[in-house]
Amino acid sequence: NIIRHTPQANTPGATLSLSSSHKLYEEINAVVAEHIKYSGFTIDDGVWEAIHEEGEMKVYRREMEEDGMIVDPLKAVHCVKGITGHELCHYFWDVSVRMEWEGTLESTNTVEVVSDDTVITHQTHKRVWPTTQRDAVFWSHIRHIAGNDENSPDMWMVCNYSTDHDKAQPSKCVRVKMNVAMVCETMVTPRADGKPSTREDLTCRVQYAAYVNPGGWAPPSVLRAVYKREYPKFLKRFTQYVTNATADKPIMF
Ligand code: 6CM
Repeated sequence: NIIRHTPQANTPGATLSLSSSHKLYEEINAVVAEHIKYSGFTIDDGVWEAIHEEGEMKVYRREMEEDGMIVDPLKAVHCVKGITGHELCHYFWDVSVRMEWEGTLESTNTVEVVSDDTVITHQTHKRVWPTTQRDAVFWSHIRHIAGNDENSPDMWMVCNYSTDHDKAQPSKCVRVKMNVAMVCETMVTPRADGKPSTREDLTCRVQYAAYVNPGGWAPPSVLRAVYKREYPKFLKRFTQYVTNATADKPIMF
């Protein structure tokens, strides 16, 4: 019998540090709320097409075009043993380790630290032949959603959402638009001996959703092939990265 983890009231990062007077406050809360609404950790097979399955990882997409551009929404679910949702979100949000796991990046630069839970980043992706190189500017926000009961589980999430910034002027790249969310829930198997949980007792449920507009034309077959290869690669590499990074550390609930 596995139970949903409910953290202590003093969990680090449990309180919002983004100020309500910041100009992004309303937008961030609206985007967070939208992602929470759709975070059921289940996928409707009638609507979504499975493009990759590997162990507990399942990756789906919906083919979609907007003004002739491929904007296929992507969704993935995964279950990872030995880590918590807080840990997974912490490393997904922490720009200082991004180059260690993000294989599609050429460079990343933080243009503003908005608050303890929100940064604005300008990043350049590796060029994919024969398309023009892409870059992205986005706010990245980490949030703890304290759960009360079975119907409102305790969750951690990170949202990456495109924005503009004076310190990230247009470059030679084509700028992509993104709306990405990673939502996690931690499940704990209670120990028969009543002792504190170990990593063996943890399972993290992950839901990842990405909506990316390439910002300019790119050959559909190339884009779809890159996405089909890169998203599963990312999920595998990133979750392995967090497993390795946390193995000898105290559990961060
Ligand atoms: O969510 C992921 N990474 C985050 C941190 O970088 C962030 C990034 C979203 C990426 C949006 C896609 C941009 C498309 C750029 C062109 C593809 C380049 C491929 C180069 C291949 C060598 O939310 C993980 C993103 C996984 C990307 C497929």
